[in-house]
Parts: sequence; structure tokens; C-alpha cells
Amino acid sequence: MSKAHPPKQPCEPREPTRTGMSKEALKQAYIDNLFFIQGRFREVATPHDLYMAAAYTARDRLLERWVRSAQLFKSSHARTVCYLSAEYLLGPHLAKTLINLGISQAAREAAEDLELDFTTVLEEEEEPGLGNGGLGRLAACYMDSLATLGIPAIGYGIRYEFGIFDQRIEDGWQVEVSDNWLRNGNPWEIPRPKICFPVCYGGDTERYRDADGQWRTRWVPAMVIQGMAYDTPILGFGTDNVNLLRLWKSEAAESLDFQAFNIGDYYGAVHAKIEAETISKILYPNDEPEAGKELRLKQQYFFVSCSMQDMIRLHLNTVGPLEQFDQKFVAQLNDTHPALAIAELMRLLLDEHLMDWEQAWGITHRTFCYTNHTLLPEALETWPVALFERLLPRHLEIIYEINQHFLDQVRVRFFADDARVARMSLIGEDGERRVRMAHLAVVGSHQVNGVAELHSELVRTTILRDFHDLWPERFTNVTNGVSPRRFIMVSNPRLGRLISEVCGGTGWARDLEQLRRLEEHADDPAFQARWREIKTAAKRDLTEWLRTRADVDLDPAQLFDIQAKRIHEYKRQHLNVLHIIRTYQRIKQDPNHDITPRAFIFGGKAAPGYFTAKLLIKLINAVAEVINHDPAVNGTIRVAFMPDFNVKNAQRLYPAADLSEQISLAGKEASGTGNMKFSMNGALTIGTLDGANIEIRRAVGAENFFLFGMDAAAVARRQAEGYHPWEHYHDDPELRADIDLINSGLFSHGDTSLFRPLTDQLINHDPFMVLADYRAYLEAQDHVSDVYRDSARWTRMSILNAARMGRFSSDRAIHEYAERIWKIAPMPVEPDGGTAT
Ligand code: KOT
Repeated sequence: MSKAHPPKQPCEPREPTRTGMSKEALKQAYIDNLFFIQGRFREVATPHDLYMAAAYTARDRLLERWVRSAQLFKSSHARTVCYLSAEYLLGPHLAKTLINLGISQAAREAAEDLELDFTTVLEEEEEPGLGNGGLGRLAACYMDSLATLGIPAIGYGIRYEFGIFDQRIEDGWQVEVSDNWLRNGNPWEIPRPKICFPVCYGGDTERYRDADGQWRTRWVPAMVIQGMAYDTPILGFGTDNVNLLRLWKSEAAESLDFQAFNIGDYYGAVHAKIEAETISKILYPNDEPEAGKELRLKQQYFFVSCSMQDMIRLHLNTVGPLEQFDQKFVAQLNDTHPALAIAELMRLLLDEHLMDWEQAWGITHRTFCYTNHTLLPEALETWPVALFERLLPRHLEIIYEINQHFLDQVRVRFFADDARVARMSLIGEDGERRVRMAHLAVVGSHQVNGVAELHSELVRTTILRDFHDLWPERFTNVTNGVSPRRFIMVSNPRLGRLISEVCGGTGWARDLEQLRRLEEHADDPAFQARWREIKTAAKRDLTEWLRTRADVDLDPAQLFDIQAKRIHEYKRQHLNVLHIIRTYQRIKQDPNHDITPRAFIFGGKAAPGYFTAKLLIKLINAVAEVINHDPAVNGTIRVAFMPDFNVKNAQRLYPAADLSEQISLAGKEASGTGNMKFSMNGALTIGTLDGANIEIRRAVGAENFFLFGMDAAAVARRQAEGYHPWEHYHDDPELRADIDLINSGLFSHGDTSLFRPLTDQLINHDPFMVLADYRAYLEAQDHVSDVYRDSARWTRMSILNAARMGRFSSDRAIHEYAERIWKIAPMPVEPDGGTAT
């Protein structure tokens, strides 16, 4: 391939280059794409050109299936799920697409023939980080499963120009770097300049009589922008079904721009353009104070308005009468960020399509379902009424009217219970008047679910208790799940191959209960040896990566103990740190102390404005610095912080873990999904009875799970009777010594005040009861160390963990949503374009 033109075509008939699946077809397609799309030939192609050619080669095959899917769904008027989410944390597309197409091996061999390093090509991809963590990643897993199960679906969201920040660690501190993920172009999206909708803000409303003499309201906005669609095809595994992820980019409405230009206000026009483009510019990090987040509300309205308008357009183009809207669509609200969609659909039906209230409300209510993802009070969204009124005056009127109808119902049902009416109102009146988005979501939906059994129970009995009293039938649980394609096949190909060998093919990746077949090998020494080899190989890979990226040397023979998730006090990374410090003190006090060698590995981002979480990162790195360089430790224990925890890097962690840290205070973690990803990859869990941990423990067997700490009921009791963390500090000399060591300045070059905010908070307030669970945690960790020394026992437990994780596939979760909540059946796309029989 030394000439700068595409190779000559052979004369004999062969597979079409743009859709063929054989190695030869892929090779030809790859060379063509490098030439005709990138305008490159091998000798001058950059690694990015090589990646782009591979991406376009995969994309052609996606698009062919997409068109067939779209044709089928359109012609059959397929009922469709619309997943509304402000976040999608998709991770790299290429490897997953090749797996879902079933051409991973062929592509690898094609790359070999072309003398390309396939791993380097895959590494080149910049992932779209359009989410913060669990909630956004769940949306991505659910999109994967919807397509795999053959359920017609559209994911609606925002095409943020800048996703979640990249994290660098400098002098132990987190430094945020902006995520310019679109810099080199995005081969996975198709811009749709003709699919765009106006979105209005501000202004006023006015009453008028329509042609029938009916009084109606219209919104006279102060500002109009537009949203343009960017489509990403999402292919399922082992199927030709392709669904659509439609993300909206904000831009200046063309007409406005032009008007200003015509009257000579060039700067005004440019300003309007900038203001419009700002709306989809950046993803907000979680855990930030809500104050002054006008732009966030604008974002939420922006994407739900475009999405609702698009759904109505699709409906009118296919089914027709809007009365049947809720038969065509069901809309799932991924937490309350898109809850404004309820008011927006009402507005469109009432004001634009001139429907009456009762009918519009019936349709709206039958269309929406709401998933709650958190009980943390600070994460429950409310918006100041004043801000709402300024930005969305018509929606506030509609919300008031919904509230009036709703509270009338409450008053009749709960006679003379004013306190209850005040508690349930969509408007909070304590202090500044605020719109309560969770209340809007519950009132406007026909189903409400939590994301793990305990969480759903707490939703019913705490934050939404009054609503449960009123509408018990509305509440349900769907425990989260994760995609085995992403988190086993892509992340841990060695394990994937072994499972395929045991299960006789890759069918397990669509039917995860098949993992059970691993159980019969759990005690087989030869199988155990292979299992350990796979784990060790992943640990070696991670060790190598961390050596170059985090300047730390681990030993794959150590127990790899990993906590990877957002940094937050409720997740209790500091509890983990206290155990590390305890282990360090044991070594220092008795160098002959028989310690099970461990690598403590952390990963996770802290919200840029969350001071305590950032200080926790500094503490982890400060402890690492001292321990890793102390000759007395002699490498027995090591501490590492993986910078920039994202999907790509998560894929390096899960396969390498021996122990998964799931140590949140019971009742705080809604579900967790990292817990599932680790366990599927054969890690044992040390964890509390929180979120999905409870169900994971039940599934894998209590004897294969390291449980510690208070349960949610005990937490509530302790809090009710008055919790005094200082007593634990005072009464437990080891705990005191650990905290005192932090305060001594040992980890801060003698600065005794650096970590005081953390330690003072623990001793005096400790809202997440770290000190109360400290002793139980240490005991559980000692048990972990003992069991790890018995390699056959540990390996058996590890195999059983993976074998029993079938329930935690996102396919199971989506199957539950489809059957129980959405009432929607699969519509498989056959390779020839017909429906399956
Ligand atoms: C963030 C802001 C407001 C409301 C909810 C959130 C949120 C919740 N972000 N991520 N979550 C996590 O969602 C996951 C998926 O359900 C859960 O597994 C996890 O426990 C939540 O913390």
C-alpha cells in the first residue's frame, strides 16, 4: 500500500464493501474509508486517521441496520419508548459496536493483515463524557439493552459541547480540565439540520379567544432559540435492531439572527448567537450548590421542549390523531431533570394543539413514568418560583393549575389535613417559594420507581410517603442492571472468552443467567488456575497503566482492593483511608506483623465546588505518597489514585479487582451499579446493607460477601437517639490514633491544619457515621485478608460471584420496565428487513 490511491478493485463479485462482514470486506472498506473520508493513505495517516477509518467502517454497517429498523418501526407504527435523560455516559463506541455487530474477531484479523495495531486504534477514541456517573451510565446501559431486546426506543438528551471535566492530579489535588471531546470530530453522530425546533424563554402570557370563541392562553416569549438534532445509532447485541439516541444542540434561531443583521445590529446578532449556543455548551457537574443555576433550568427546558415537539411531529407523521399519543409513546423520566416535559407536553397540547385540559392531562399522565435515583435531600430538585416565572411563565401557570386539580383531590381524600396539603403541594412555601420537581414528576406520571429494593422501600416510606398513601398502586421497584457487553465483553475480553467456552458460545451475553454454568467449575483446580490467570493478567495490565500514568508501582500478587466511584462523603472513601492508615500503623508498630499484601486503588472525580470531596482526594494522595515511599512498608501495601475515572478507565479497573469497596452509609446509595460491574468480573464485595448490595449479597450468597456495618434501620435508630461521633473517637484508641496521625502533619509535610476540616467534621458531626462503622469495617477487612490467603477458597468465591450475577444484567431491568411499566413488546428487525415470526 505505497501508492496514494485506493487499490484496484478485483473483477470477481464480492461482498459489498460498505456492508460486508468478512475480513476481506472489512479490509477493503477500511482502506476506502481512509482514502475517501479521511483523504489519507497509510504512510501519512495519523493514529487518529486510522481510528476514524475504523469508526466509519463500523458506522456503515450500523447505518444499514438503522435504516432497516427505522423503516420497520415507521411502517408498523411501533409503540416506542422515549427515554428522557439529561445525561448519557456512553463510553467509547468502536469496540462495543464491533462486538454488537459480531465482527470483533474479523476486524482484529483485518487489522493484523493491514499491519495495524488494533489496540492502539481503539485507544485513540475520545469517549463522550456526557454524564456525571451512575445516572448517566445507567442511561447508556439501558439504551444498549433496549436495542438488544428489540424494543423500539429513542433516547433524548443534550449534546453538550463540553462533557464532564477531565481530571488531572497535581501535587495530590484534583485539577479540572475542560473536556473538548468534539475537537477531532465525532464519527458516530449524524447532524440533522432539518430536524430543529424553536425553544422559547421569558416574556409573558396573554389570553385570547380562539376561532370557536373559547378562551385560550398564548405565550409571548422574550427570546427564541432553536435546537438541532444530532443522531447516534445504538445497535443491540446479536440483533439487527438499531435505536436512536437523539441529542439536541442549541443554536440561534435563524430568523432572529437575520433580523438583527438586517437592521444593522451586527453585534446584537452575534450576542444572540452566543447566548443561544451557551445553552448546550456544558454539562453541569453533580453535587454543586444549586444557587444561580439559571442556565441549568434553561438546559432542562431546552431539551425537553425539543424532545416533546419531536415526539408530536413523529406522531402526526405516522399515527395521526394526538388523542392516541400515549398509545404510540411512553416517556421515562430519568430522575427529575426532564420533569418539565410534563408541563411542556401540557402546553403543546393545550396552547398549540388546542386540546381541552381534561384530555390533555389524561394523555400526559398516561405518557410519563418517573424513576427516582436519590434520597439525598440536597439532590432533590426545586426551582425558585421567581426564576420559573421569569424564564417559563406559561409553564408556571400550567404547574399552578396542575397543583390546583391535584390538591383538590388531596383535600377530598385526606379531609381537613392542611399539613399534608402543604407537604404535598407542587410549590414549597417554607422560605423562598419553590417548585418541587419530584412532586411534579409523581403527579404527572402513572408509574414511579426506585432503583433497588431498599431504595424503593425508602422512597415509599420517606420522601414520597404522602404520595404513596394516596396512590400506592403507582409505586414500584426496578433494580438497576448493567450491560454485560460493555462490562464483561469489552472490558474483560479474556473473561468473556472463558465464559463463552463454558457456555458454548456468546449467547450468555444476551442471557446472563447462563453465567450459572460457571458454578460447576468453581472447585475444579484446573479451572480455578485459569480463572486466576485471567485475573492476574488484568492486574498486570492495570499495574502497567498505573506505572506510566500515576507513577506508582503495584505488584499483581497483592490483593487489589478498589474503590472507584464519585468522591462523596456518603460513599465514605474516608472510611477506606482510615483502614489504610490502620494497616500502616500496624506495620510501623511491628515490622514483622503478618500483613496480607494489598494494593489500595481509588478512582473518582469530585465536583469542582465540593471542597470536602476535593480534600479527600488530596488526603488519599498524601497517604499514598508517605506509604509508598516508606522503606519500613517495603511494598507490602501500596496506595494508588487512578486519575480521570471515566468509562474507558473504569474498563481497566473492574477486571483487575479482587475486592470491591461498596461501603456507603446504609440508606444513602440508591442502588450503585459499580458494585454489579465489579462482582460480574469476579471481585468479592466488602459492603454495607445499602442499595443493590443487599440484592447482590442475596444472589451470590452471604458466605461469598464481606458484610459489615449498621443497616438502614439501625442508622435511623442511632440518628433518632442522638449520634455523638466524639464518643467513638474517645473510646476507641486505634480510631483515635488513626485520626490523630492525619492531624499530626505526617501526611502534609508537617502542616497540622490541612486536613482539619475533614477530621473535625468526622469527630464533631460525622453525618455519614464513618466512626460508628469503623470497628466493624476493620473486622471485615481482617476477615478479607485471612480469606485471601486461602487461594482456592477465594477463587471459588470469586467464580461464584460472577456465576450468580445474571440478575444484574440491564437486559433483565429493561425487560421489567417493558413488561410492567411501559407495556411494550419487542419488535425484532430481521436481517432481510421483515419481522421475526
Ligand atoms: C443526581 C442529581 C439529582 C438526582 C439524582 C442524581 C444521581 C443519582 N446521579 N447519580 N445517581 C446515581 O444513580 C445510579 C443509577 O440509578 C444509582 O445506582 C446511584 O446509587 C445513584 O447515586
